[in-house]
Amino acid sequence: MKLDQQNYLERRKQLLAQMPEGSVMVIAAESLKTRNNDAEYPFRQSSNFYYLTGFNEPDALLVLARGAANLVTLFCPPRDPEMEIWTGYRAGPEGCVKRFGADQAFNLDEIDERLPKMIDGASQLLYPIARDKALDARVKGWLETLGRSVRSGAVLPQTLADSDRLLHEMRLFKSAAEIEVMQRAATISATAHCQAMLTCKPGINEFQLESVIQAYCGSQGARFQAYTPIVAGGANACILHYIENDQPIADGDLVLIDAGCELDNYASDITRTFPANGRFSEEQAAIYDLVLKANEACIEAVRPGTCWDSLHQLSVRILTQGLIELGLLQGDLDELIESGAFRRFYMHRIGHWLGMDVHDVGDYRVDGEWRKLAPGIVTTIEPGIYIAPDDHSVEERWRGIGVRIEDDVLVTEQGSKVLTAGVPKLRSEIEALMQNAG
Ligand SMILES: [Mn+2]
Repeated sequence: MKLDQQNYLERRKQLLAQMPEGSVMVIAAESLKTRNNDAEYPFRQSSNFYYLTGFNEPDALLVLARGAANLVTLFCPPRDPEMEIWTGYRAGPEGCVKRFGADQAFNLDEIDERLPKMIDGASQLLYPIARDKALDARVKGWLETLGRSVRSGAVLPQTLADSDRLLHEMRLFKSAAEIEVMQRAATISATAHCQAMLTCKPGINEFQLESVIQAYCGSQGARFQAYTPIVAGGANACILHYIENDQPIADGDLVLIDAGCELDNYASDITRTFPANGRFSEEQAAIYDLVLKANEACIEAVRPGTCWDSLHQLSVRILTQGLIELGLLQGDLDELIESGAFRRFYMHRIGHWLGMDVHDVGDYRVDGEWRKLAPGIVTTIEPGIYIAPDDHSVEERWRGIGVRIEDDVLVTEQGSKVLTAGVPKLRSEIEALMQNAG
């Protein structure tokens, strides 16, 4: 499932319309990264570049010029029949015009000659300032070249501006086509989590469950995960970014899996926590139901107009109240919230924007105020409670329990839609699913 060229064309049009008259924007593609010696990591395009082009080759450069007639230029690796035998087909400049909708396209090695001319006299030069050392250096070089030609009539751009302000605001609001891809990614990941629950039994290793997730997603066409999966048995769940995934899972452990596939460069992001043996203990159940209560209440609160921070505050209030009721915190609810005492058990925030990047772009504060949710935004809702295995301030029976429940939620005109509803989260549903495995 992929977006078509019409989507990318529309985005460039929309972006150009927001750029100042006479301005030029430069967006660079990602480069291949070395894994070891001459082996490379699988290529992952820059999200910004892919968002505007759908072009999946390394080292390319997009130049958008806003003028009487807007001009879209791509620089790309040249065709090279001999190299293509080894590394596969390249579009080349001709393909960039024909298949990727550029008005004009050139070989990469012409960048330093052509770019200074393209930004000569621009009202503004937009690019991701100080994000990419190589691009920063290139821009400086083009400006120096231009600076050397002022006596021949060259004019430096009047201002430099950060391209992310316009681009990231656009990326925050998902179109119907994007939502379709994100729903598909979420559905694949949801089923993958179900597969892991069905496969799990005491004694299995964390990496075996990780491979179940990866194999299922891959079999559905989502070859890559959006981030390194977390598969944490028992107290490993209390390490928030645990990715060793190499320990055996014991009878009586909970298993926390935070994993989501990527599809056409769109992320999904799901966490479920379930008992390795298919039955929650009393303490595990108490913590689980509290986290689920916060998860459901926050999802319920997702709708246009809801303040982003209020979702976090809601989760803090519910979890702190519950921790008091379980005897894990002592004192007055408001004071425990005020003092941040809950952070010993809930140390992260309620969620993050989701899109082409798992922690997606887009400001959380606008003009000094927390952003209000609006249709097209996708956010995760992921409350959690983590009781460290060496926390002697609580009774031993609670120690080492870590629970997080994470869903991907789209803000709609009417309220919200949970994209990750395909994997159960009620205790009774999880236990029923795991009984069926036997
Ligand atoms: Mn997340």
